[in-house]
Amino acid sequence: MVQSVRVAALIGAPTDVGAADRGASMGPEALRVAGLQEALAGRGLEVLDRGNLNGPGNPWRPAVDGYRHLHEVVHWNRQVHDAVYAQLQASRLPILLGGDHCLGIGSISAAARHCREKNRTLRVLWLDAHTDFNTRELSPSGNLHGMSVACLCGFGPRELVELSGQVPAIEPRAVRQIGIRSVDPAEKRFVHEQGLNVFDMRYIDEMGMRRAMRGALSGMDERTHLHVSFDVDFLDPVIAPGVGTTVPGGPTYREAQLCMEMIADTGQLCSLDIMELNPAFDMHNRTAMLAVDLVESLFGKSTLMRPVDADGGIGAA
Ligand code: B3U
Ligand code: MN
Ligand code: MN
Repeated sequence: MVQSVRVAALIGAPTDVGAADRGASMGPEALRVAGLQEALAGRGLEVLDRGNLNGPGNPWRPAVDGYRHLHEVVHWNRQVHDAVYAQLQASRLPILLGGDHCLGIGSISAAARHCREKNRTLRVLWLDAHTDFNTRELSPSGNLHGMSVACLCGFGPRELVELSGQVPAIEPRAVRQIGIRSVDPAEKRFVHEQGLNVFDMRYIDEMGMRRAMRGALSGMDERTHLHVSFDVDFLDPVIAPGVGTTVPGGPTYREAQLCMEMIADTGQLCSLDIMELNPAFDMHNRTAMLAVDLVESLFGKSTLMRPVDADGGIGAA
């Protein structure tokens, strides 16, 4: 059993340079206002708030050679990579407060670098309405937040693909995607071609969140570093309106709670991204508070004790 890391480090990345809408730059502050630090402390963690990273503003320009704001996205991702890596090296659990989801490239590249050095196996859970598996040839928008997973798997601009010090940073088989319900046509072909593991909403509808999570968490062992990249648009927009790109038909409150609880039960969460929260679309910080509520479950908060069922307990993999 990997010794669980008890010190969490919050890293704010206030930018929306990779997104389709402005406003995710306000995400870190909204999460703080919603009580993230206090909630984590309530779960028994020591919490260090490292403040916010700095980087260029959003120039709001059209795509150039298939990418919007590539220069700015690279700058922010380098900052994120270095900050997340430093916390992992210090044996802390980094929590990246986005910011748009292009920053998952920096965060997961740091986790990949750390795992390589420590001889750990990286497992990435990508909770999202979108696969974020576009390339400049496939993307309808040029927005880099829709290309993060492809970049991590080696398909994208050199500056982003090389961030972890090795290309690709991760293999597609290291990733499990959950909650997917919006994939562009060409992106879909590429997802199949690369053999990405996707538990989409149809799978969740037919088999249930429990089966999806058991699949997503299967095959891990004590050397697994579990990274959760939580795009808040994973959640159904009825409960989580505060994101730029809402897609109907996402996980309900209960399904999302179960998802988080089953991750907590593994005891192997080592790094986390909370991304795409957009206070400009939110109501009374409701979505930020929901994200904090779910993060409490991710760190082991449960209603009562865990019931034991016929096949050996809810948490059994
Ligand atoms: N797939 C579309 C839309 C999108 C991806 N990620 C988000 N939106 N948040 C794209 O632009 O690549
Ligand atoms: Mn995303
Ligand atoms: Mn998304």
